[in-house]
Amino acid sequence: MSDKVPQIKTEITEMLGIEYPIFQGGMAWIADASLGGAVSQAGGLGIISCGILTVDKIREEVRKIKELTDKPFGLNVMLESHYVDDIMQMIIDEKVPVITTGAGNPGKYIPTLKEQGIKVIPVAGSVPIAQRVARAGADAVIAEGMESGGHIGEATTMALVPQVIDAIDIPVIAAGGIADGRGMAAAFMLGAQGVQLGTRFLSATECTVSEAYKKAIIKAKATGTTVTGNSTGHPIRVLRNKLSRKIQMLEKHGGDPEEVVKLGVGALRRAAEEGDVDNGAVMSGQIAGLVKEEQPAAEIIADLMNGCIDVFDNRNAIVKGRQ
Ligand code: TUI
Repeated sequence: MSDKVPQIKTEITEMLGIEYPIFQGGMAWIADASLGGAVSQAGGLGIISCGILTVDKIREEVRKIKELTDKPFGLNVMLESHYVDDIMQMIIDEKVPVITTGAGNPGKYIPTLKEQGIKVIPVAGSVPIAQRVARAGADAVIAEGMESGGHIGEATTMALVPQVIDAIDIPVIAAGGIADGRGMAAAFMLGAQGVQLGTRFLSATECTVSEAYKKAIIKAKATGTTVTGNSTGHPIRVLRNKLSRKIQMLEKHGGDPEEVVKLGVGALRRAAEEGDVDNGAVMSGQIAGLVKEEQPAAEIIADLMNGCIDVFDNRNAIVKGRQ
């Protein structure tokens, strides 16, 4: 691997003042200051996940990341959290430069955040949601396909990204199914201005997820993930395990969706923090099969950039006979 990491400037790198158009996904119970700090320090956008943490706990992580890096970082706000209003105030007080949002529409917070110069980049899993947040004044949108881990929509990245790009006038970041330079190059070919990766960063040395979770991701094969919770209206992509089979068995036999929801409560934390990868929810993207080793975040970013540039440099050779 060459020492010098090649750069690609896009509307997103310019808007946020980052070196590489690579976001680290905001993974609840996982993405903390350690991972976010390493990604931001390496020139990407590191993101701390708020999940359902209290404001004090999140503020602590924000202060830690500021110790780890002077570069821009982001906070992912899960809009189903009970503490959203207080989290938004803390974001303003701590001058967090960028936020991404998941599991809802951040529209009502956008004017205040923008007034403070905070960039707001919602995750959207469908064209109508992307249009709604763009109309509400979002600075960019992350179009997240159903290849992603965790809480997902119905559209694939390949179908979603170009349709979102055509539907709105702000930059689009592609997420879902991307774990190397090939996927990154493909996202640019669809017109994306950046990429967001979760699963690949689970294997980062600086990622503090339980060892068992990290090992499960590295061991996972191409067929390793499945979707639970379809009956609840909140489908979640996870690695297949004892819990996923139990939930799917219940769903197959017409079990009460309330029971299914109950099985999911606390399940991510059980896997991510306690390392119970049999009875916990090991959320993972479909691309886990490409994740083969633990590496420092800076190496992951260098590999993505080098791999992406390689694809661009060889593009004529890919389509044989093209001059
Ligand atoms: O949020 C995610 N992925 C997540 S959140 C999460 S935490 C969790 N833990 C346990 C159970 C459930 C969740 C794990 N993974 N991705 C972004 C995302 N946002 N996917 C889908 C959406 C979304 C959904 C509805 C975005 C907007 C939206 O708007 C609703 C509306 O009508 O405006």
